[in-house]
Amino acid sequence: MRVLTKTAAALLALTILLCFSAPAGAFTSLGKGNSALLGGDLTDPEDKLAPPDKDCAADLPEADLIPKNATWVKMTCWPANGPDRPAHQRHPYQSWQHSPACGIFMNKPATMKWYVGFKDGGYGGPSRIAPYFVAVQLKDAFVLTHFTITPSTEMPNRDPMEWAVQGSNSGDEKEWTDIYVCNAKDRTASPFQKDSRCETFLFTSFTSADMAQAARPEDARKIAARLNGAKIETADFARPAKAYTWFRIIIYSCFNPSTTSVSNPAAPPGCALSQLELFGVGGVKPTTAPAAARAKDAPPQRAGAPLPAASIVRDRPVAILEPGPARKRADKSLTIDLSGEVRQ
Ligand SMILES: [Ca+2]
Repeated sequence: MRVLTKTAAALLALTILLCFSAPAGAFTSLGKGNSALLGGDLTDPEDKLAPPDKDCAADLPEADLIPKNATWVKMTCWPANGPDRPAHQRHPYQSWQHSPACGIFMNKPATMKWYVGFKDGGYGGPSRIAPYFVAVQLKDAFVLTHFTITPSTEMPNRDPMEWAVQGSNSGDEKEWTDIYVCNAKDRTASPFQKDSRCETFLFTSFTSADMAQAARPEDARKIAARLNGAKIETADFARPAKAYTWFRIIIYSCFNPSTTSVSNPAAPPGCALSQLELFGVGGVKPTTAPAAARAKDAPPQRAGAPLPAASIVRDRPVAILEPGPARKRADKSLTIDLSGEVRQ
């Protein structure tokens, strides 16, 4: 009896140890470097994306800097510096550091990334009020089945800490739905460890047991080959009930805290991400008009009439508050009164 109790206690201790030492999620490492990517994802189904001919560091319009062979409809990002600001990152294809937002789709995590310096054009870093994001609109609607994400090759403190992958059918700021959320407050709950430089992590809505039913056959074959006999035991997120045409990665914080001060000019605080691969199965394209069109069709508001609640909540106050830095915006209390007037 005593032996049994001891055995039970040992098993319990082992179980507790395993619970606390296991990674926070069931995500799977696919290895490091460009070859670790799965390829053939929704933003570049044939892996044909190539950099534009013109220099992406120049302050040129989107049409001049969009990657060659891009198949998406539209890409948006934040930060995106307005015309009154220096061209640190004017739009998703431009970056004074040759690290534009679209870099996360270019299939080369070992040499390309999205980088935003918190001080130079980054409005002091991401926050819940003014998160960073890269959003892409696809021609068709997809139910996201899995994705991969790859941190950058250097400076681990620039890794996203709190982030999410979201879907939308309008791209409107108020119409995004969480698909996967990482609410890490430190490294223990994050896939990104200090030594996981350029390491690609796979997040799935399926296990190996139901992969063949959930994922496209070509994707399932690729994953099975890469797992080399290993099994996905747990799904990382619930497969969305809806198909979306828009997807984005949104970043609320990085491991280096948001700030505008730079103590080491050789390594200024910032946000960096090397790659995101999105995979899904075709779904029904919704026929609902985007929010902007719906708003246009709505009856005009009477002067002094209360704004609908949805207009007041967390919109990215880009147009209202430029050129004031986002940091200031977060520190000040911003109110929109019922006549629609903005006061700081
Ligand atoms: Ca890709």
